[in-house]
Amino acid sequence: RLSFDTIHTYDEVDAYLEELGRTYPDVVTVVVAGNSIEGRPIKYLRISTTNFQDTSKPVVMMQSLLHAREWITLPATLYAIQKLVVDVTESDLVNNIDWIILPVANPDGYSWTHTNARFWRKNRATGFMVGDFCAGVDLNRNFDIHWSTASSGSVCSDTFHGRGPFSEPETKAIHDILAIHGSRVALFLDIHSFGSMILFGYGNGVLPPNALITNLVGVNMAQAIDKVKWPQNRNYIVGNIAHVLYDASGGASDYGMVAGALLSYTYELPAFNNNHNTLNGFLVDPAFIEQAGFETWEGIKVGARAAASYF
Ligand code: 0X9
Ligand code: ZN
Repeated sequence: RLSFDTIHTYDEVDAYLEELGRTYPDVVTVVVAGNSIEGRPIKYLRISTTNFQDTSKPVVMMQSLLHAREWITLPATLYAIQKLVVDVTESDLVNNIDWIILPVANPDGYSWTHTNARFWRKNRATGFMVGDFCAGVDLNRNFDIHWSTASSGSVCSDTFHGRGPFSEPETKAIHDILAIHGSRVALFLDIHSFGSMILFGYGNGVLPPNALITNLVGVNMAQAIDKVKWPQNRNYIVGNIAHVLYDASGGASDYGMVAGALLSYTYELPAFNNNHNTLNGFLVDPAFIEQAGFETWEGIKVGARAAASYF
């Protein structure tokens, strides 16, 4: 069991995932999707009561920490794992749905935020400039969906899209997961912070064919979260990324859609502090970690059940 009073490191999460695999071998399988540039295994959990053999079951895939500094996203996936594996209160979610959960999508960047630079966003790719000046690719601009059309070609930029689509092992790992399971994915959630937004594609402002149902389910998720502390709600905004935020190409959730996901969102958690206008919005007050996990789970459940019902 992992506590919700601190943000755990890559090594702590890794040990926890392995322990779950040993303790619950009938439902939990630890899978290595690839290795990061610095050689850290990119691990995800497959959670299934039928060992992923029943291909008629919908899959919910979710990931956190694609952006290294967005620490509050980690308890959201860890809380979901806990409710699906350790203290199961709503068994329909495990019986009717198979889950793919990738808690640390950017292991090198995440480790770097613990050791060197708390506000690092990208991965730790080097070799773009002499002396490793300006490292890192923005993994959420590196997917093969409208790649390089609304992102930066400057290696020093925080939205540098990399040398080509899927140039990074971290995005390639997600690509490979979706290549195997994409057609079964009813819901894809790429969890980020901060902004209290549930965003969907495409990053160029063009709406997908199922935009209405995508918007509707997104609103239902947001309402479930808002209800937790009603009337002090989180004021989540739901909409197309380009319409409510900015144009962004090569995003994971946009790629999730073309890789087969029925519904796909970038889930921007709140800051859970009062620093909405500075980088300090990424800092985590330990008092809110469990709350973040709990209320995000309220939204995830609504999205998962809706997606499974349409699947
Ligand atoms: O810019 C981003 O990558 C995301 N915001 S963040 O503050 N976490 O960096 C939003 C990306 C949403 N992109 C798509 N849905 N395509
Ligand atoms: Zn982000």
